[in-house]
Amino acid sequence: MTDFLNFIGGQWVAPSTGAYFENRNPADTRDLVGRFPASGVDDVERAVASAARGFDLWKRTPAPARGDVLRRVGDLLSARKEELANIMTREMGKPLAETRGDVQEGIDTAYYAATEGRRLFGHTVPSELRNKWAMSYRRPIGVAGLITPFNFPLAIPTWKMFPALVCGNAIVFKPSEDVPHTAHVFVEILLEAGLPPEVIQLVHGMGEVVGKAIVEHPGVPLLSFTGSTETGSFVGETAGRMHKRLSLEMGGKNAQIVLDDADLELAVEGVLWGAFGTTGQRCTATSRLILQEGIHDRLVARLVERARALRLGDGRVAGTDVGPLVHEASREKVERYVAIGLAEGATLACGGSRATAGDLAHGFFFEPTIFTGVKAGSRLEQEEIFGPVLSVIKVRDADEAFAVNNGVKYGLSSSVYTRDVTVAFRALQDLDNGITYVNAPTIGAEAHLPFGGVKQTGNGHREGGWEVYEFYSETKVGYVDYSGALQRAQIDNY
Ligand code: UN1
Repeated sequence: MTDFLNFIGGQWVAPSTGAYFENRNPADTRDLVGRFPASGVDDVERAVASAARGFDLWKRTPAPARGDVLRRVGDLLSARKEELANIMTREMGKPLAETRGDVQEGIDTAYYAATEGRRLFGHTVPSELRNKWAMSYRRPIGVAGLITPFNFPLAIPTWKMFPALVCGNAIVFKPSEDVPHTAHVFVEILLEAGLPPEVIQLVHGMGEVVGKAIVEHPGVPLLSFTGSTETGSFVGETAGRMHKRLSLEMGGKNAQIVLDDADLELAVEGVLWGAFGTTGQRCTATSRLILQEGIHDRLVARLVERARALRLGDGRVAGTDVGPLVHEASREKVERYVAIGLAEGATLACGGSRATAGDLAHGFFFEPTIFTGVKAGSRLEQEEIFGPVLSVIKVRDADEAFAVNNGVKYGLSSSVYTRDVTVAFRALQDLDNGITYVNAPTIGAEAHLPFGGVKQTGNGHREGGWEVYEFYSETKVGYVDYSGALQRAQIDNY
């Protein structure tokens, strides 16, 4: 059995604590992936000091050359796509088709970042004074602390890391303790691609120890966190108090709306993928299905039939539709919400229990679960579950559907199925989400567009696309006066 190491100070090193945690396959807990460092505050200290040295070197490397490293990262990820997908499925459970997509999202992000090194635009604008030059340009910030979740073990770290690197920052990376093996291979790839060693630090361990130490470290002025809204509040408070720049991606309670005129078969396909893909463990998962009354019964009948036919199992086995939950605590949370739904008077249309037949007994499986008759405003309808539980809400018309969609504290993604172009555009205008899909499910964001949500899903920043490069760099303005005289702005010209 291999004990994995941290990567700090340009070397693979054991944790100062001497302690390790086990990482097991959630589809079969008899399968031990490895033991990973349960690092301590000292490890974070050394990582930040090393990253500060890495930053000194990297910020002087021309941005196009930084981009070249990421192009090689993209090539290596492409070459190792299948191997990485298998590692990811083994440690977090989602089926191979999904983990291949996860790697591909990292590849797309790498190639986008590679060319962005030649495109970190500033502006040159006319000065109000004669013989004076005025321009803005972008500078790196420093050491970025990146804290990432388990559900996209590769894609989400790449969303944060690649733009941070192209902009010239150095990294302290704390991956979820559920997916440390993916993080290990990812860092090997970065090094093989030629990233100077001290530019990247990998510190494994628990959020309450390692994550907290990174967030609170004065040498880390830049933070990006994806995870629960609860932890995000702690990160946000600390960042506010310490005046750090912070990007947050947190909870969701995303809805798919299906109106009476929709293509119902398409809508059923969409909600199956949106609700039960990644076992519902996505920030973008469809956890509410808002149905107009005219199609409600027909759509529910078809959906329940299809949900019952989904095959649960090891994501590495061909034919598996839905993998396990990531760990027992997640399964217990799902069970608590099933009990809450029943107590609130919702009707269990399918699922609702652990799936334990045969080999499933060794993993954290849970049946795809659908509640109908869910009331807007109930806890089942309002709170994020992060599991395979879908709540169906019946509405009279599009207006009521939009109000229900907007009646939660989160605002990541939404979806509307309709053939009416006016309703589609009203949805794009009126739904309070960072992303709205028309005739497509709530999941499926592409790497080159801004990703993020409104209200308590985020804090106003976006990942992906062009906007994230602004988050990871600081605007500076330069004025050059070549008049040879003192020219006072706002005074000598008026
Ligand atoms: C997440 O849900 O945590 O849009 C990220 C999607 C993916 C990314 C989701 N491309 O579903």
